Parts: sequence; C-alpha cells; structure tokens
Amino acid sequence: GQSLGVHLLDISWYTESMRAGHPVVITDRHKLQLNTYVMELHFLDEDGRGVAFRRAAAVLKALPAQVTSMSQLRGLPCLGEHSLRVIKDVLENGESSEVESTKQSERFKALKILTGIFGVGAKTADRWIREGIYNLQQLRDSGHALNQAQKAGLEHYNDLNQPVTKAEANAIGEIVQKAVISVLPGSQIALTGGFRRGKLTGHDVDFLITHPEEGREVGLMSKVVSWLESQGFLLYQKTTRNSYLESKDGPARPASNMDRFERCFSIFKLTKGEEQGTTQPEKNGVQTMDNRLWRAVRVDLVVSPISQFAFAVLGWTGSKLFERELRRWAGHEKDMSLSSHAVFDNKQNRYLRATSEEEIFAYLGLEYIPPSERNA
Ligand code: DCP
Ligand code: MG
Repeated sequence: GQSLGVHLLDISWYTESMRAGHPVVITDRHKLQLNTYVMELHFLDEDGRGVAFRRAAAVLKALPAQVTSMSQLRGLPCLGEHSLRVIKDVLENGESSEVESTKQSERFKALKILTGIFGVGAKTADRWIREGIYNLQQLRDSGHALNQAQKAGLEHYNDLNQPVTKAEANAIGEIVQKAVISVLPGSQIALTGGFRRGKLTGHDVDFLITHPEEGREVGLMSKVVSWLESQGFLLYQKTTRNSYLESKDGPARPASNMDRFERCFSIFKLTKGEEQGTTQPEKNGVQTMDNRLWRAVRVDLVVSPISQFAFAVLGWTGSKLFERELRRWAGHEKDMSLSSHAVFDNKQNRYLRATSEEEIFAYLGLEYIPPSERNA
C-alpha cells in the first residue's frame, strides 16, 4: 500500500517532473477548478480536510502527464477517498457539486468574509457566525470589542484583500532595506515567502533580516520598527519577541510548528504609483471612493541570527505545504528534526551546521530544489 507513510518528497518524479518544467496536469480548466477548491476549502479545515486537499492538489500538480481518467490515479499517495470523489466529479462534470454547494452556503460565504479580516481566524469567525454575524456591517453594528489587529484589519479591509504585486513587494523591499541600513549598517535583508518562489502576487510581503556578525541582530527589530514608524511607513505593527533562547525543548523541537524568531506583523502604508485615484469595485457591501495616494499592505519582518539564517530562509520561503513535507521527510527518512532554526541529527545526537540552503538539502539527502519549485 502506498497510502500510508509515503509523502510527496518520496516520489522521485515529484521533483523531477517539476524540474523538467512539465506543464501541469489534468487539463488547465480542471486544474484551475481544483486549485480554486483547495484555496476555498481551507476555510473549512475543522477536520483537517484542508491539508488533505492541498496534498492531493500538490500530487496532481506534480504528475508528468495529463489526467483524463480516474484509472491514472491508482496507487498515488495523498489521494484520499474524499479527494478522489471531488476529482472524479471534476473530471466527469467539470465541477464538483459538493464543493459548489458548500461554496454557495451562507456559512461558507460568511467565513470567507470574516476570515478576510486581518487578525480574525476561523475560530473567531465561527463564533461570530453563530451569533448571526455574516458580514462586515453586521460586525460593526454588533458592538463587539475588537483587538488592535482586528480594528486595523477592518479599517483596511479592501486594501488587504487586494493581492500585493511584485512591483509593490519590490517597493517595500527598498523601504525595509533603507530602514535596516539606517539603524545598523551592514545588516542584510532577504525577500522570502511566495515572492521568493517567483509568485507574481501575494497576500503579504515577507522579509528576513540578519547581520553578518552573530549577536549584532539583537535589538535590531525594535530599531527597524521605530525607524519605519518615525518615517510614517506603518499603519499597524505588533512585534512578538524571540522565545528561542528561553525554550527548554531544544531548538529543533519546538512545541508547535511556529518558529521562535522575533517577528513583526505589520501593515505598511505604501505610496501608490500609476494606479492612484481609482474607484475600487464594491466588495462585500463596502463601497469606497478611493482618492488616496497610498494603499495598505501586509508585511512580515523576521530577524534571525546569522548562524540560523540558512534555516530561516529555507523555513520562510515556503510554501507551507512544502515545508511540512520537507520536515516530514527529514523525520521519517533521515531521523532528523528540521526547523527554521536548525537541523538535529538524532542518530549522531548533534546539530548540523549550515550556511546555505544547498547544505541543508544535502544533509537531507535531497537534490537542491530551487525556490521556484517549492510551490507545492
Ligand atoms: N511560515 C511558516 N510558519 C509560519 C508562518 C510562515 O513556516 N507560522 C513560512 C511558510 C510560508 C512563508 O513562511 O510559505 C511565508 O508565509 P505566508 O503566509 O506569507 O505564505 P506565502 O508567502 O507562501 O504566501 P502568500 O503569497 O499568500 O503570502
Ligand atoms: Mg507571504
């Protein structure tokens, strides 16, 4: 049986077909349809089905040939009963009636609107829906006390639900670069997240900050944030401190999937280029005449000591599914614990040093996979 204990990285054609640049699977129309489902259904992840769907979609994406019949899927990993049912429906009818009806449900639509607010997760959205709150106006009218993040999220709802472009990411990169150089000359930044994988748009922009001398990065985040604030670049920020040094469970075995770097969740105020003065289309009952010369953009800043930088870059480049599979691979196939901080070899009972992503892939017994092929 291939279904248990097999993961995406275990399949040689997974990386090979992606490297060979094989066009994606199924037909484009079907692929699009399935990807939409995967995107949409992660809202309903209460029973972990979201991850299952994403795994299934990643397997389909990696197949070297078009899929036109269910028989071609026999023996493949990560395709559960439910995923297969949806795929079958899509292949036969062009869409899945089950998914379509879910998407049309009031509950689903409300979940989508409410989790579209920065600072609101599925749990909070679900609680509000049970109180009869289905949209932004009802939330405003409810008189619920919102935290700072949610207030900012509601205020900048339209902006934050509009994809960030590569050009905007670059513009923000220049600002962040200027900030780190101003507060600590010699500091370096790296663009991570989806944009490093070559995506053309994203929901935010992710940066990793370090300094080539170990220890100099201590205190850097607060200086960077202060500089950005003083220049009027921040609409919102919340910094969470580094908890790595205090942890007792060992660097590569964090209590959760979250890493322990000092991290700043922020909303940037980005001056607009050409597209100023446009009217944004009505969205979820909010019409704005938009004459502003700026827009709000979500930006994540993370500070890493140089000794962990390669692991941090690998961990923050994503995709989330790729990271999950890579860690699974490390554990199951190599008896190693991989995190955004380090890799621990359980057999040798020691940490392995790395100054580049290439070295880390080599430890894991994998050929180097460039960022553009990590879009699983
Ligand atoms: N990441 C992580 N653990 C977290 C947060 C992020 O491992 N708690 C990693 C995996 C992500 C990357 O950091 O791929 C960036 O996170 P994003 O949520 O910004 O995801 P992407 O940048 O991949 O997608 P998007 O284009 O939607 O921003
Ligand atoms: Mg991102």
